Amino acid sequence: MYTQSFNVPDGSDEAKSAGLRAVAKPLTASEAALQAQFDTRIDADGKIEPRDWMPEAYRKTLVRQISQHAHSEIVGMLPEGNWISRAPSLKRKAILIAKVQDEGGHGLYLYSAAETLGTSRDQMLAALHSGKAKYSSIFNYPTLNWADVGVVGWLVDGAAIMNQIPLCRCSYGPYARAMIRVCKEESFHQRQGYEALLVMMKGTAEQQAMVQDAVNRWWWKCLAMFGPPDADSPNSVQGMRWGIKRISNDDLRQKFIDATVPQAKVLGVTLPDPELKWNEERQHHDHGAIDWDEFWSTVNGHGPCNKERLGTRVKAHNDGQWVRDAALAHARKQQQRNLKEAA
Ligand code: BYC
Repeated sequence: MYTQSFNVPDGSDEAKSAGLRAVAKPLTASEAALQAQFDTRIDADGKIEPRDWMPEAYRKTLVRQISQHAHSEIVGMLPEGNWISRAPSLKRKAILIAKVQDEGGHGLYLYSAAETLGTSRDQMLAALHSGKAKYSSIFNYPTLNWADVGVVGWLVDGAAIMNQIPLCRCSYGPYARAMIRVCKEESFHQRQGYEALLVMMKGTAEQQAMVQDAVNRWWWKCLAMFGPPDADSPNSVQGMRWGIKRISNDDLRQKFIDATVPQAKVLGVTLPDPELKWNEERQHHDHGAIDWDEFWSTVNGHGPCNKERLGTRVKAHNDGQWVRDAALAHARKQQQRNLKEAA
């Protein structure tokens, strides 16, 4: 039912139009040797670099995941960006501007990492803007008030770090290296959100109620961010085999819940799950059922803000065309000047 949303073309045009996937050709002797070298490096937990030989399916999987990740960072700027002009103080405004700017930077490192795999930024952006490419479900929900901005920092960035720390050990070098810096910055994002909420929870009853209401609206969506249950995750087995994914969707979700419960206690909010309780035997928290129908509906374009997010993103891209044109014209002039000087 769910397709690879960012398919790098494979197979002939006729095969594609007939809806067929290319049948894998038997490997030649030299390809088999390269495949064996690749497998040995993966088994030894080594890194694959852009110029190394890699199986096409590994390349495609990485382009899919890294480009989706980049799109998530860029679209992820929108729900919080809406609040920059309405932040309650100069301090909060400065923090929020820095955070949103960081997310833009993360998107750029990630697009660059994906470009090393031979897919151009224009191709990736075209897939996002046409609605073909996925980005994280979480950014299709509205940020209704200032407490939402704190909760996005605490829970959304908290879930993002939980998912992204293992990616620092991903087998593809450029992705792993980009993730190290991303995770350092995400950790500041998570703390600033938590701190903003701590301040609100020391405020009036109305402010406390706003925080609780925001937690109630975001909790379940954050649990779904980790992706479908392992049993329904078509990409997990191969992703783990290749050392791209290190920890499964369900295990990361569990780690996030276990880490968040004590933070919620300190904050003084209730997580909206009556079935959430410590299981002594498992040494983990049990939790209630996630609404996967709602998740898939959002992933497939029918969440509350999908249309608005994509529309805003496309408009920002189009409005920025003159900046890209000017930068290119400047680079060309510079190049000509350098050539003249060298002549
Ligand atoms: N939303 O087989 P599965 C951030 C898709 S940025 C939408 O488990 P995989 C932040 C999945 O793509 C956060 N789609 O896939 C930014 C696949 O579809 P395709 C973004 C989802 O790849 C700014 C299908 O469902 N983080 O936090 O093994 C401000 C089956 O799933 C979602 C990353 O991108 C979802 N939540 O595992 C604040 C991290 N979940 O592609 C914060 C990098 C699943 O087959 N990505 N799908 O059509 C990953 O770690 C993995 O790709 C995932 C999914 C764990 C997300």
